[in-house]
Amino acid sequence: ETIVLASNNVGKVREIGQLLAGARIRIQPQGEYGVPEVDETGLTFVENAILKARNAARHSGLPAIADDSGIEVDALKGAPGIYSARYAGAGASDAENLQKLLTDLKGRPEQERSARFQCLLVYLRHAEDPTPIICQGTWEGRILTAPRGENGFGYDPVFFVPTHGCSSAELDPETKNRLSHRGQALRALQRILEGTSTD
Ligand code: ITT
Ligand code: NA
Repeated sequence: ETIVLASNNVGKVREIGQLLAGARIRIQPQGEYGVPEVDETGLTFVENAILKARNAARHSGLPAIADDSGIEVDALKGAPGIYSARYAGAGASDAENLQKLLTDLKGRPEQERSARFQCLLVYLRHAEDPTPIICQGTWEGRILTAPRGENGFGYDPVFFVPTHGCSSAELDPETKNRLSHRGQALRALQRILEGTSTD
């Protein structure tokens, strides 16, 4: 059975598609089902992921997966966090959000630039499912002083990956998916879904 992916973010959709290539579960982006956008009014990643998954399940009549994610910067007390997609204002581009982050951290030394990506995935069997499956991934790094690399999306050009000595936009897609918050969360979800599948 098809699962609707409750995301309009092309970077996320591409990564989740790559991560599930060859998996038993089949996903289709919500755009193909005419699912309208929902207001992300939650105060946590998990609340927003549930809102998005419920909206997609309701409008498609199918099970749904949503990804709510973002970047937390310690020197900014966890900001932009759940507001990562609208950090520079409603409708801001990835480039504008990333530029605001660099400006906010201007002059901060390396040891004050620690940050992490968070990814919360929610799976709902149907819109009223009272027991969502929730999986999480976290990826530690720090914020660079200028963008580097062309791969990925969002904040990738300013996210330095200490284990690899480069930005996450300089990693090839396969390596990013192996390390990333999203890769961790999706592999956990896949283990659960494939383990409980009845087909
Ligand atoms: P959907 O809600 O339609 O999925 P969105 O872009 O609004 O799309 P979020 O509300 O979850 O999604 O915001 C996620 C933000 O975090 C957004 O600014 C991304 O650029 C950023 N982000 C999340 N994962 C990322 C990654 O792997 N690399 C770079 N930036 C990422
Ligand atoms: Na969003």
